[in-house]
Amino acid sequence: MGRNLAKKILGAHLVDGKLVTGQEIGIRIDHALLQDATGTMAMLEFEALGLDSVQIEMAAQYVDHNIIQSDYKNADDHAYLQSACARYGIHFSPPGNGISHQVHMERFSAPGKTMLGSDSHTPSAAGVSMLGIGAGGLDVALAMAGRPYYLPCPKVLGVKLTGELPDWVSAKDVILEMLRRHDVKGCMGKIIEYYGPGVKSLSATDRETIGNMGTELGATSTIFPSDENTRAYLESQGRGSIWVPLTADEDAEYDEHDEIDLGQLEPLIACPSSPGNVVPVREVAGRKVHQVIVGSCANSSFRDLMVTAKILEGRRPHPRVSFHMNPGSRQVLGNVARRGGLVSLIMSGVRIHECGCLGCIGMGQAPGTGQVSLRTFPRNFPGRSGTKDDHVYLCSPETAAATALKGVITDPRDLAKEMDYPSINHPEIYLLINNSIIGPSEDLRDTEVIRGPNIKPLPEMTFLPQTLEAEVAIRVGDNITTDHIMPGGSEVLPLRSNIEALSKFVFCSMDPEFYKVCKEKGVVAVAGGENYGQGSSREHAALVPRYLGVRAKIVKSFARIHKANLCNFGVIPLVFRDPGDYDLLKKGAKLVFPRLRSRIEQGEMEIPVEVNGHRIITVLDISDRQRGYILAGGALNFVKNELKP
Ligand code: MIC
Ligand code: SF4
Repeated sequence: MGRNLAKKILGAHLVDGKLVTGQEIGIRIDHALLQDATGTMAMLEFEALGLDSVQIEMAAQYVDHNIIQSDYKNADDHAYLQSACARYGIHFSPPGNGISHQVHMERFSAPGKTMLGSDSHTPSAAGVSMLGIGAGGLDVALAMAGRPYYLPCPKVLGVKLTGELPDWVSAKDVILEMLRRHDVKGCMGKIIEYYGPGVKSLSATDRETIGNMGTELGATSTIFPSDENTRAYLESQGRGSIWVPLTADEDAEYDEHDEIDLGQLEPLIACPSSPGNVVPVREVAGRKVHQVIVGSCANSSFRDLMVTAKILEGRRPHPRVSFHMNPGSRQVLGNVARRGGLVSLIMSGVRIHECGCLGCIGMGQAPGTGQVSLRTFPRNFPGRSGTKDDHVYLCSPETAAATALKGVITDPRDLAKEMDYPSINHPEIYLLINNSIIGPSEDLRDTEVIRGPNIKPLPEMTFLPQTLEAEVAIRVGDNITTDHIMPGGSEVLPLRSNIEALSKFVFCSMDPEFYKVCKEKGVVAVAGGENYGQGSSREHAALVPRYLGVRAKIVKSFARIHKANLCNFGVIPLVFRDPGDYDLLKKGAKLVFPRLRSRIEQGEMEIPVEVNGHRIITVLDISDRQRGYILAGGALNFVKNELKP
């Protein structure tokens, strides 16, 4: 029986367990990727392990999220990160260089390697056949300490691609088609592997877009074969020597199958406020639009920015539309400038911003009241733009540019009456900027780590008591995102290394009293529906509620990264055996978990809970290692114990 590529890469990195779907495996991690919003906590956690330097092939820290310096806080974090990177042997990419995923792909990615990133879009590395997995900061800190990454062995969904994309349709439409078919939880617990004759028509950066938003499907990762396009991309980055060919065996088996004829795709758009809310652009064409933004880690390739520049060349956006561009990297901006694209953009009146995440995580660019915003970003969760009740659509650069010109949502194929489709060739050799990342060096190892007043020490976590009593502090519905639990935005993000200050914002858009209820009750629980905790990898959505006294979450199902983060911070992730019991767990319900500690110690899967005196059964489906974390009050306590001489 032939092996698929995902299983080949997992197999080559396997250090614990067997490749049996659902069973826990431990894999060796080659690269660690950190970004500032999750990376400050991850660095504090790494420091708490007491090691002298990172124990991994390479680690890189990017400053891309918290780049607005409206007071000392973000600047404090940057100084902390830069000095800690120097001290522990980590590459440091300063603010302005670009978004972690894009810069890493340009400068460091390598086919067949594994990468663990403290950002959910780490699977963008699929662009060069690298297995990128998003995780909480603590898991990345442990990987930097040379420990394996543990995860339930995923299923592999094989997606056969045939045909070629028609004009005006691009990679974003491929992943939107996947979201139209599978929605935001359709690929939970799976690696998506694309194969077949259509693959060769997609460039490395097209594949990056598709891998990036595999995360929105709930997937663990995405992989593409490494072929001539991969080689061409690496050569254009001056790194052709690291190219290796990689592919599935001819007779490879997949756990599940899907097929897309690229030639049949049309422009698609995700409507407010979920990336899974996908319809053909023509279905919503004609709606008035006020803001259009091209950029983010999903759509900032040279092709994406140049196609936008070419469509706008010699034209101006509709007067109602504010058109922004957020380039993904300094390198791409330099290359667009070299080919004349920047001049077209400037002359068309586009607002060109610094390279980074910006409005994608609510760091500026918030739309006005009732305004419609169209973005080439990966996510449009409610309120994520910074505006309450926002109306954010997600689409390709072609749809964004056509819409900006017309002022209403427009199928880009309508432009064919006015212009030829601008086909863009990637540069054979990019203009390279090699000195913008500060590499590790022995000379820097005695750097003193700078801790400004925004860097607070990690809170202590107490171990789990024998019997737990808790009150339900909030009950929420299906598809709750980590943005609901622990919001982003320019007010909250600068507090990522200050748990006490951050705690006032937990669930604030759903129940502004949540924080006070927790303070008053002491020990609390949260009840939720399906796919609880989807979206970002931010461990703050587990750590900060834990700090407020949340010791258990009982839901219908969990998103992968959030569930792992809960275990890492000693919060018990329980699932209703009978989903109907959800109705009993109203806010204020009193819960008793008898003999909880012993049950977890003994490996019991079924955990009884008394709800206002009525007994229900919940399921605790976690590994023995994660049971250890919960008993110890969190992974850090557990690992520190293990590291004791
Ligand atoms: C996001 O896109 O939601 C973020 C912001 O990049 C997060 C990371 C974070 O919360 O810092 C992610 O995708 O993991
Ligand atoms: Fe940044 Fe947005 Fe990408 Fe997250 S999804 S890494 S916020 S650009």
